[in-house]
Amino acid sequence: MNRRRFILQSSKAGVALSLGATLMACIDQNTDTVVQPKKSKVIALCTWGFSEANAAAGKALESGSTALEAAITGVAVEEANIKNSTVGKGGAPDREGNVTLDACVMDANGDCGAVVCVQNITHVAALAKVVMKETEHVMLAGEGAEELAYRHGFQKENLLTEKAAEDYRAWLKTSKYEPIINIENHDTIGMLCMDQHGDIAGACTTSGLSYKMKGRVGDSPIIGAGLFIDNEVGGAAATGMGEEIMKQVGSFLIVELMRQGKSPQEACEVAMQRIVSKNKDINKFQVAYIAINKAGATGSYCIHPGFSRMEYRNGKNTRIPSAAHFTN
Ligand code: SD4
Repeated sequence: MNRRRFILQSSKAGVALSLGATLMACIDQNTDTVVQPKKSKVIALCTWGFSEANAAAGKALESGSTALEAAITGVAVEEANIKNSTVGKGGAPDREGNVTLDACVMDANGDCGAVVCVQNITHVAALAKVVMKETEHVMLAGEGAEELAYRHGFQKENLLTEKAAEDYRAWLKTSKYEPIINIENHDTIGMLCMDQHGDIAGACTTSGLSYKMKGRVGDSPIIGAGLFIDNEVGGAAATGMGEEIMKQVGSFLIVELMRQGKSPQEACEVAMQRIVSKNKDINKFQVAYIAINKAGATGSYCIHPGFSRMEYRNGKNTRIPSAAHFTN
């Protein structure tokens, strides 16, 4: 008999060795030995230390989700996390006390969708996908996006939590606007996923800078700035001072640098150099980039130390501190 592999669950041994939804041990009939499943090459990576969100995306990928679905599943964890003050519900409001959210998604076909300045809806990355799939447009703002959400069954929710309202009242005493470096004020989630077919997609979602001007929109929902995917090359996402990322169209630039042969790490560094070289006051703000290429190599770079990315690979979710322009 030729070498044949049987799933153990149905083998004469009758032993089930289920190693997860898509990974099953097999038996080699000739040698009667167990053949371990090949590790799936799925990868999820995201900005900052969002381990739960990244693991959710990784597990979704392991069980066969597309890269886009997995990214939306992953970032949804942070959108619902009321302790995260710059994403989704629990996000800090603008200067008028309104929480307004921005998000975008981009898939392996190069399709994309975005929503900006949306109130009362928690899962704005999923809403960006609705814009992509159900409308002729790429971006919807404010009330139009909110109305679309209700038409597609999204719940109306008060996004301003007690804690965020309390912090806002404290902020009003001085009303001083100071974008703070690192996690205190920057924890937008940008996520890049590679699925079992090797396809790449991503999502980026934020409440933007705390106490921003009414109507202010940052880089996160801007295709090419907060997120860009070209499934032939790779993908990139950004977090930090949106105005600076938009000026350099940061994520698009990283993908183009990878197209020219740079590794994800080199591409993040070269793209950051543009920001550094064009700004006299890089002490005042943080920017961080993450990237992945088609071969599954990844990288990240930031201006100030303190940024890290989460990476789910071979079933393991790891926090990887990022190299920085400044060493301390
Ligand atoms: C913005 N880039 O609105 C976002 C903020 C951010 O982590 O990334 N915070 O400019």
